[in-house]
Amino acid sequence: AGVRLASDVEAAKDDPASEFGADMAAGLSRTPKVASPKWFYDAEGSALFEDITRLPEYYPTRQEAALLRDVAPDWAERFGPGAVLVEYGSGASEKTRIVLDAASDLSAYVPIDISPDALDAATARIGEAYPRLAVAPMVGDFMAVDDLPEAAGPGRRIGFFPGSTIGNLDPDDAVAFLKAARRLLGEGALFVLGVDLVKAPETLIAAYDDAQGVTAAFNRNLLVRANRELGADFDVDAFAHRAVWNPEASRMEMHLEATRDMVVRFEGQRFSFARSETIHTESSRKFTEASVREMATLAGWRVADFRVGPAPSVALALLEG
Ligand code: AVJ
Repeated sequence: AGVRLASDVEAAKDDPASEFGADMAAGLSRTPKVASPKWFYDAEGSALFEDITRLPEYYPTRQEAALLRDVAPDWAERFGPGAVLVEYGSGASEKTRIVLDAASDLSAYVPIDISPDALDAATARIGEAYPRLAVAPMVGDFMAVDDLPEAAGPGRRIGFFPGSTIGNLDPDDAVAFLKAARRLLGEGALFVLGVDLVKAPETLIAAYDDAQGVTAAFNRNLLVRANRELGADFDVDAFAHRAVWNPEASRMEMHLEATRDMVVRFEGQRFSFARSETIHTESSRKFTEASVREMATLAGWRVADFRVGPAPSVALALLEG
């Protein structure tokens, strides 16, 4: 369950599917059925997510990149020389470039991602584009990082968690994550946090149920992956993509809805679905300035700056430890 150093990326690709299988089986044994969104991100899922970021309906990536271009010069000044950028869920490391371009005297970059393929490709591209930067990737679940690689060096730590990925975590887990990050990053750390903001449900629903069906393919890829890696027998076409706004929990939810009664087998178990029963595959919480401040404060961070972009709006918070 740990997070590995770059040198073990190849080994991670050969990992037995046991953790994925055990977690999927546990989630499908619950009522209602759930799955962790971290399992979306195999090579195919990571590539599908990159496609999502370019959809007309999926505003968060574009809006955040523009806002980041705006704030990065100011915030980079506060980093000081020789700082180390630690990115949680780095994916293709596209937004990272905006920070690296603004903070030209960073000494090291530690991308952390669950997809070894995405991490490999991104690390190679960043290394080429920023030859003076030490790049020390870690592969694994960013919730489980308890040490940074030696190659990161001693510079001041700057956490970077863009994309509103924190919205995938339940409120308690988000606070626990931010607390753990504060401890990991240590004395004098800063943390750049990107969040999506509450807005009209129509805008949110369109962003998670695009006309081209890319988000539906991303959601169903979880079942494709389970069939391939776990030998599961999901009839993928019998599951409908659903994107639902849950106002009480202030979150978008993605579900996979069984369109008929069925039984699915894997991990030596049988999982029964009634028609219209769903697997809740992801929550993407949507924040307000107040809810971000509350979360950060509960985790022991101070909000040094909070910037909101134009509609459809997202926000970036600069936290200090
Ligand atoms: C990468 C987790 C931020 O929640 O908006 C995109 C993933 N899910 N479309 C999000 C996602 C459906 C995305 N995060």
